[in-house]
Amino acid sequence: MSALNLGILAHVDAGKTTLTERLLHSVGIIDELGSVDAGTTQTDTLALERARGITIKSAVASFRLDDVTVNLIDTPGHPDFIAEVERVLSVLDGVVLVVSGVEGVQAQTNVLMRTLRRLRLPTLVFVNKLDRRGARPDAVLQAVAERLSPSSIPMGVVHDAGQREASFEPYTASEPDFRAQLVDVLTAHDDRLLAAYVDDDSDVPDGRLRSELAAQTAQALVHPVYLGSAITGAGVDALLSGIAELLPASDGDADAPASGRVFKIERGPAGEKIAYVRMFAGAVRTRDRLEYGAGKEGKVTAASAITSTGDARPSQVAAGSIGKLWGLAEIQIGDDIGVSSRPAAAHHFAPPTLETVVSPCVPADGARLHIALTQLAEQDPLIGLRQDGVRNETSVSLYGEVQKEVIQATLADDYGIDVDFRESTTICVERPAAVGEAIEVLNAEDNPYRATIRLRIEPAPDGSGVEFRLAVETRDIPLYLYKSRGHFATQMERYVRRSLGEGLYGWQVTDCVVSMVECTYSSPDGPPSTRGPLSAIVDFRDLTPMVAMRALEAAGARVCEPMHHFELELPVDTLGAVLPALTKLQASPGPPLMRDTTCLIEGEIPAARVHRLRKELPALTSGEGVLESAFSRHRAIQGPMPRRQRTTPDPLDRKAYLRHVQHRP
Ligand SMILES: Nc1nc2c(ncn2[C@@H]2O[C@H](COP(=O)(O)OP(=O)(O)OP(=O)(O)O)[C@@H](O)[C@H]2O)c(=O)[nH]1
Ligand SMILES: [Mg+2]
Repeated sequence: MSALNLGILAHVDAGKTTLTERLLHSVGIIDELGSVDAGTTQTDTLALERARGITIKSAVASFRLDDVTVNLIDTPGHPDFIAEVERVLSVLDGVVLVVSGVEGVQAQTNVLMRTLRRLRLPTLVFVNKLDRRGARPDAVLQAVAERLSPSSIPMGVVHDAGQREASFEPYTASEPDFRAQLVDVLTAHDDRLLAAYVDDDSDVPDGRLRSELAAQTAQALVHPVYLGSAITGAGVDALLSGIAELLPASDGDADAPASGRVFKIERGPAGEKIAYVRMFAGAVRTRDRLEYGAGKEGKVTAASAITSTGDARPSQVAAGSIGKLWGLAEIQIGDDIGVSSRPAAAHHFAPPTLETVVSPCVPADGARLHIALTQLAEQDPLIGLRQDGVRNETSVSLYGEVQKEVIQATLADDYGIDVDFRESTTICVERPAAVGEAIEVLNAEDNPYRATIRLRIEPAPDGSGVEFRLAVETRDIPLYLYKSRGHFATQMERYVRRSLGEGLYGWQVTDCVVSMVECTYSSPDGPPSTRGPLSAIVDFRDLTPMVAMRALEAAGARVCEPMHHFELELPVDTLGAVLPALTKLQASPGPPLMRDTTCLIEGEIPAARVHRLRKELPALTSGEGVLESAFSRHRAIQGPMPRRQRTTPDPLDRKAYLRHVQHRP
């Protein structure tokens, strides 16, 4: 049977969880409609989610639609939990992007849609909350077309917007206006359709347009838009028909070797690890022995596909579907199960930009805190646990203050540990300021390793990350140590990336190209080493950080801080108070865009100041200001560059570094 793994994505409070609940109700999975406000929905099950009325973790619910199993994945919309969204992206077949019909397209909606378009994920848009006062379907449709997708296609008309009776009437296929718009948008992407249409308009049957709409939706070329209300159910049946007709279910070959991807880790009631996996091909059954991650292996003690309530739970997870696996002790988010068939899980959104030191209120809880944080980091690797051996402090990376409160509450509720957080500080990055090169030579007096390595580091475009290039002759590569030229390149890249984890100022080094431009080793037929006959892997592994750091020293490093793009909506008469406050917070606002009584300011602000702006805003705008912000870029810091305490010995301090690596296992 085919499956459709369907993500529900949106900015915070757009109504994803309510829509999920409504869809489950419409297809008969639940008899009674739960509500976010009463804390009774199927997918907001954590105590913290119910208490706060927001989604924190993604959750899966399943139902049958015709002969397709639909696995709905309700995701959090708050930008602090964007990592949850990122993790599910690689297991989805399609998406419903919810936009509030009252608040309209928001900064976070843009961030999500940009990524969905880049990944070419088939997406339907659902404009929600049309029953609420202030709903403005026409303006929102226009914003969808202008800001989210020029190829958006409204699938019907709304009656009585802004009232409880608001309803959605889907267009019929032969409706002239709808037909005209379909032809207009679809022919833009398909020359054959255009040719058929130019020949004779009436020759193109409605059915052909409809199947072309499904085909182009599946390729993410066009974005059908439904409108309605998750609370009253208006438009939801039409959306369900759209999901069945327009989004591509996946079949997957159940007899092929097992291939899947882990996107969520959970701990069961007895503390056991549960991995959520999406299978692309083959199947996993209870008692299967599996290879997973790169080179890990284990036995599945239990496997269970996620099925709609009431179905028997099969003890296997087959191609196309989503399920849970128990027993794989070392499993991590992003791990491939069996044969890896897809590109490695990539980062689609900006990394966390804040960090904070966590300490237990009761000092004796230190060891337990460490275990608890390690488990939380398993479920959310971007927490990026850092242990500062010098000051004996533990810090975590964060997207924002709400995430901080959630971590604090989770540690208290689930682990019984009360913690204090220090004020959050921003996480900067380092970029090389120019081109730099360094070499360590085999047999040189101060090179304790049996290898020559020369590395060049050069600046690369913002946001490009680290790229490694192997620019040496194959005959200079120690092929008796590494399986192939490709294997050597992968391993060298790992050593280089690890070396760049902490740069000259202690921040991660990024946006650069590192090339290995010279390499010599000592072997029976290569140049003899005075330190022994043969180079070993440790020589390359442990010498690389010394060369990489010296190359960076030669290039010089620039510390760059994270910046947010913001949109601020406020009453016009508060502009006089807000503008100076923005300047004080080092924001660079653009010219205000005047609407009737409100105005919109867009601009850039250091991520470090967003929290303060958010706190000051209510007082500055009599509670009327609405701020949306999202990471935009890293910007070079003018003036003194902040340092971060290293967690590993500095390779530039040769003595300390060598002492450390010699004692490493
Ligand atoms: N009037 C009206 N209210 C709605 C509708 N959909 C959701 N709401 C309300 O909007 C609020 C947020 O709804 P949720 O379903 O929690 O929104 P969400 O997108 O899941 O929120 P997060 O998961 O926290 O990002 C709740 O108070 C809902 O009752 C709708 O169609 N009409
Ligand atoms: Mg929700």
